[in-house]
Amino acid sequence: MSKLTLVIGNKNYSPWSLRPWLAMKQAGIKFTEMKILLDTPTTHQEIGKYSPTGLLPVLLDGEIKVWESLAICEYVAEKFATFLWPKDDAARAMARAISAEMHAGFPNLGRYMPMDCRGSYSEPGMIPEVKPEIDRIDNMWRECREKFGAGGDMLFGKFTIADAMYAPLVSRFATYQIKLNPVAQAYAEAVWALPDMQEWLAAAAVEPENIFHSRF
Ligand SMILES: N[C@@H](CCC(=O)N[C@@H](CS)C(=O)NCC(=O)O)C(=O)O
Repeated sequence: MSKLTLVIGNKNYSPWSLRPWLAMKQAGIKFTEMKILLDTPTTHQEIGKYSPTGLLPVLLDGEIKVWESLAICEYVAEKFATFLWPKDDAARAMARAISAEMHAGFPNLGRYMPMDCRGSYSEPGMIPEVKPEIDRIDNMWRECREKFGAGGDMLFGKFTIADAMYAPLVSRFATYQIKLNPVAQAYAEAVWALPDMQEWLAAAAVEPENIFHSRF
């Protein structure tokens, strides 16, 4: 296996970094982690050394560079871990669709409920723009669990890229104390309990940086 480096942002604040990080950890793919602190005077310049978009995460695989969280997950699944997508056609179609939906959508969750793994708030979840987005995820998680979840406690039974894509939402729903339907809540708790998720959260908890008005 080639040497892989995943360039990420602060664990407490960077939801896009968490997604491929968790997928790669869950797949048992060995990689080196390189962190660039967000929201500093040199952040833009540092990220620019690796990322053509000026955004993290970026995966470095020798000469190959992959940016965009979902593209990184696709790259590692194709190259090292095809089991990161469900085998069943219908399940895989839905897993891909909801992963794309996460990657492209939910702007108000990003805007009003930024990831802050170690934070605890209640207000932002109540704002009207966010409610339809929360409701969509609440229903989606229940639908996946009910239709495809029989083989385990993840959305499609075993862990897939779809779980990685929604892992930051599990953190946000805890941070902002969002009430979910019982099936979705049980799913969120299962993701929260994953040892790799716990490793990320523990690292986030001891990061010294505080970013106020995070927009990530
Ligand atoms: N669509 C991108 C979004 C990446 C993104 O927004 N990354 C944030 C951190 S979570 C970033 O690098 N921000 C840099 C900055 O704002 O200076 C992806 O899927 O990777």
